[in-house]
Amino acid sequence: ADTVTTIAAQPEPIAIDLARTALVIIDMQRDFLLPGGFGETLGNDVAQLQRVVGPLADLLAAARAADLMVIHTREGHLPDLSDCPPAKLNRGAPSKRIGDPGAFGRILIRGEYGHDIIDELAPMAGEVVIDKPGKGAFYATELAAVLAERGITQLLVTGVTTEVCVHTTTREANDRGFECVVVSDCVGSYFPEFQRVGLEMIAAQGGIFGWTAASGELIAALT
Ligand code: TIU
Repeated sequence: ADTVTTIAAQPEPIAIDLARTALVIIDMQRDFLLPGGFGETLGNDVAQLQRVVGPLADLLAAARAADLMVIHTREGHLPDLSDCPPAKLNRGAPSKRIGDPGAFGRILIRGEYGHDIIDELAPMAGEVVIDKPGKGAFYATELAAVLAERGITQLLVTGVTTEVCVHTTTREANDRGFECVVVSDCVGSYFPEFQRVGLEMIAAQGGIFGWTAASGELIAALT
């Protein structure tokens, strides 16, 4: 069967080969989305990220139904913090630092409740979960190998936050030769102006490091 379909996107339509496409869901973790987690300790209004959950759950359901490869990422660190550079640990003046006790366990530590993905988007058996110590999903992870093994060349990028981990991962993926479509209503920022301009940056200059598209376009293509 022909698995290629063209979707409306910015700055221009893009042909997507569903057999070579993965849905990447970045860092939809309790520590970023719920009160008491890392995001809030940095002074952020976590409610800003909640609007992503509904559209992303719908896109995830469509991707699963279409047998698309699904990859989840989680930002976090080992319990002994040996994979957390001092420059990250000591950055700024959060009310609580990485590794400190938070409302949902030690903040951003692997294995803690707060580090895991929110219930609405919980990974299913067979889906890849990438644990990453940085903002980008390629640095110090197995992501490149996993994608190569499946012959993936295009990524639908979703999750939080738009201007931090979504941008870093998309920029890394673009440099590695992937075509990236950032799903505009399935990415979120604590800052409305960063959300708007973060999306504009991707599609500017003829799509300088990717495309943007609304989830409705992708769900229509998957259904
Ligand atoms: N704090 C913030 O805006 N984002 C991060 O630190 N991580 C992600 O973007 N996932």
